[in-house]
Amino acid sequence: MVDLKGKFAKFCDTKNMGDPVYMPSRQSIYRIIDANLNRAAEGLRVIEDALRFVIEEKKLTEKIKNLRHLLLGEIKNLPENWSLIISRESEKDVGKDLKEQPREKINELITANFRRVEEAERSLEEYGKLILPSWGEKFRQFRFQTYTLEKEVKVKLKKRKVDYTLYAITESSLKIEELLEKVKKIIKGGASVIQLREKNLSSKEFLLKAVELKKIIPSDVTFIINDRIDIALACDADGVHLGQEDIPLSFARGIMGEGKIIGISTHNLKEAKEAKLQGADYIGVGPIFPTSGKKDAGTPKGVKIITAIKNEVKIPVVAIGGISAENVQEVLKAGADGVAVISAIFSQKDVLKATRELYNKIQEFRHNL
Ligand code: TZP
Ligand code: MG
Repeated sequence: MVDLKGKFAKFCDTKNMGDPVYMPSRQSIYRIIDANLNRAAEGLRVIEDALRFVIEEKKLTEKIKNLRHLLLGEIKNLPENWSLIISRESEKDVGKDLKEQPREKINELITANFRRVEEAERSLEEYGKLILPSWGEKFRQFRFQTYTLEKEVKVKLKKRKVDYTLYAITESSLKIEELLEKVKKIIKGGASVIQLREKNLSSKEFLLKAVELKKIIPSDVTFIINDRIDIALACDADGVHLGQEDIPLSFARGIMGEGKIIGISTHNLKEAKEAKLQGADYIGVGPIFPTSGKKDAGTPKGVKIITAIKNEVKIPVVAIGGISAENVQEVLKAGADGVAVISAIFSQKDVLKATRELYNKIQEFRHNL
């Protein structure tokens, strides 16, 4: 028989002579509560620090912090002065040096700590209710809140992994066979994003093209639809790219949900700040140089606008308009996270060679940093 050292009071069901039923003493329940509150609070603190210092995601940091405070706030509802002992070290800061960790490690760390928090909450739900009946329901709710937050954080992390380096926008009105053949080569050449941009097709034709194109896009390449939320959703693209005259971002987000990428075209700092505020995942900035890819693109802004925006708007910036292998390094030097091009790829005879050339220029610039 296990020596329970007085931690459990033993009750024996003498009538049925079944297995003895052990009821944990109040002291042992408080120990369990203490251990699990610390576990949950520490786990939340690690997640909070990762979001704050590494991912730099203000809203989610606040949400995790609120949950931690709510959870710890329950201590004061406990009877007896055990609550004082329990609250002793739950405020300690554990994650300040997280910045040193590589991204992949951070993702693992976040996942492991969500598990830890959820397990602790489950335990608090089961044992807490033996002391205070309302704790069962309270901690069940905290646990479900944690699951929801975990989903939100995972979606954010997935979107943060998107590589905007070489963003190829398709030339409008290509025949589907030609489009597919070219896009395959462009992906081979190193494009990390493919945007389907069609200006003259019916909804049906646009959708059919999107569905066919989606089939050849590998999972590590991001697929974006220009202008049309309905088509992006119908073909299950990764996201949509919207201009200033399209459906406003707040409505688009309501329709698309948090899981989809929304990129916004911007032409100045004010629009860029607004897009970030409304929850854009990235912004397009341009036209940087003269372009024939868009009739109403406006006057070229030069590379300075990239630096001005990058200094104040902390989401990926994709420069667009007249970018080629000749000027791409200048654009990257100004701070762009990626470059979006049409003619530098689609107007070239050999799209694979043209993509590779751009890709190599980008890599060369990054290696020399
Ligand atoms: N938006 C601003 S400029 C532009 C768009 C869609 C066209 C870019 O085409 P190109 O050929 O890369 O200059
Ligand atoms: Mg548009």
